[in-house]
Amino acid sequence: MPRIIMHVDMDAFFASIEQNENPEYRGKPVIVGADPKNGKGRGVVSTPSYEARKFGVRSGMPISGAWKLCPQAIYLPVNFKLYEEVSSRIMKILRRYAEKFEQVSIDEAFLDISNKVKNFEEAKKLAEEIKNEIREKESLTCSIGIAPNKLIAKIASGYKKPDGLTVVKEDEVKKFLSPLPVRELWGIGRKTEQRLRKMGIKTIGDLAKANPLRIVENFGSLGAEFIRMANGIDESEVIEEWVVKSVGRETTFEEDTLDPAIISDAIEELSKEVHEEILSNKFLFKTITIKIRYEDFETHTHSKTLPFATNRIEDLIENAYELTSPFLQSEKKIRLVGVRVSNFISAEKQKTLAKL
Ligand code: TTP
Ligand code: MG
Repeated sequence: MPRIIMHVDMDAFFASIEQNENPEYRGKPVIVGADPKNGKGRGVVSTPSYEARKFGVRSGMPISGAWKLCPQAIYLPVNFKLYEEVSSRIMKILRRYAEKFEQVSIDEAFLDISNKVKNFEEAKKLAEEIKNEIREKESLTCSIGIAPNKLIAKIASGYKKPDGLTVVKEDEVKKFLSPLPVRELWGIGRKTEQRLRKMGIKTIGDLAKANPLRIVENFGSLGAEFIRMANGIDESEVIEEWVVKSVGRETTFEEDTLDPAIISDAIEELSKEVHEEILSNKFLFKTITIKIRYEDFETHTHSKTLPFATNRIEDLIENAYELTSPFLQSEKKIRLVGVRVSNFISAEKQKTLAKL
């Protein structure tokens, strides 16, 4: 069944909220992040307003660098509590429009609207309604992408910012992706981008046309996934955070990390805790979901459904590792990991069926 997926991402989220709190900041360069201390400050830019972006200021850049580019900006500390309040009001609005809803980070969410609208034209109208409601209620703008899957919807929401609305219908996917840099695809960071460039592959179109054997030779199973993505294929579902019948555990690291040993230890520990709970409930599970939250609060969930139901700890740990590994390629550190199992059947029933 063809799907219609929407990705909503707020524009310059923290900075726009600050501009609403203090209307005199509107139209001016605002930089939310560490204290610049007259150019001697440490720490990074959390987000610049679009006015500050004109000076070249970007999220994640050292605050001292921002000061060099734009000393006249209004510098503000991060007020997470306020942003989280606004975020939860916006998520409430968005949730109502979706059949399935997945919040991905403090300012973005996926909506599966396949059964809410008949076609992409109706989806576009719905997106306009959403934009209006958020503008009226919160005085904020967002950018929306609409596409047949999550991958394309996410790229589309970033295509025209701020206040953008980009629709990519099924038959437009290839044309849309082709000129974009490979970096736009999930799991392709700076390092992978450089390796691909050395192979003469710059755009997603180049990657789609490349010899698959060569890509797999160089990048293993991840390479196969790159090719699928380059061809616009992504079957991952919009996943509600709270599926009723699921068991999950998550943990926030003391310090953000990219150390594979620390992360795999955490995955193993969480898997063991989840496993204990499902054993005590005599459940077998089919679906494994992992959750990764990066230091900037960008959050991803990835799932896999096994062709069989199981309660073996090895199945859980192995698949959780496999789902996690693409996220370790990032340049961003990881703040939180989670493991969840769902799609249960009762172990009793399975026993009589399969004589386990
Ligand atoms: P983004 O959606 O990446 O950025 P944004 O909303 O500020 O701007 P855009 O219009 O390009 O979407 O991130 C959402 C919020 O997360 C952002 O307002 C601040 C925070 N954030 C950080 O603290 N550090 C970062 O490096 C990034 C990228 C975001
Ligand atoms: Mg945003």
